Amino acid sequence: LRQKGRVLWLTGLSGSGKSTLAFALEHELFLRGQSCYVLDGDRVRQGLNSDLGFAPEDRRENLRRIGEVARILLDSGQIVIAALISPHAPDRQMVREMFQPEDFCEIYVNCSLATCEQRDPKGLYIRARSGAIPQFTGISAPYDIPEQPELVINTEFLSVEESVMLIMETLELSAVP
Ligand code: GGZ
Repeated sequence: LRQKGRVLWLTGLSGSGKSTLAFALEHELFLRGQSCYVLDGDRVRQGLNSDLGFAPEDRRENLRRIGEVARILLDSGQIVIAALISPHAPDRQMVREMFQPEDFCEIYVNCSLATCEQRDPKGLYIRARSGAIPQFTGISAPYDIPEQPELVINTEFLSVEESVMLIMETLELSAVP
């Protein structure tokens, strides 16, 4: 039995584990025969949104466009996993309002700035600290902590596998054969 489509919106700092979690979740859903698609901020910014930067209005437009793409994919019955920092609460609210409440799920990928900075998988934090990257979320640009997300995943204490299972169970994504 296939699930109805949904939008899982992953928000959190750079390095918090959004992309890792998104692709691990995609893999798990694929194994269960569920079609899904990952919209990853970093990747979409290389194509569709390559004209956008990181000023607040650009980030908002980034979210709006990815929200619209998510609507199209949802309409085609997919589970859509969007992984974007989405730092501003009003912008996340804008995206939420693009969907029926039962179709949309905000997942806060929680990880302390200290740990994200320690992980620094792409060396962005160190560059941001040196001033080479302006308006870097967590360093020189704000991140509004989600107040009422449907789910919080703390990647500091949970493994990728544990996080995926928690999402699957909480959202009842495990398709029944
Ligand atoms: C935040 C930045 C910035 C600045 C480049 N601030 O962790 P990453 O590297 O691989 O993914 C991040 C990505 C952020 O894109 P999003 O579309 O998710 O952001 S938003 O929702 O705020 O629109 C990060 C990299 O781009 N990156 N410069 N200044 N992240």
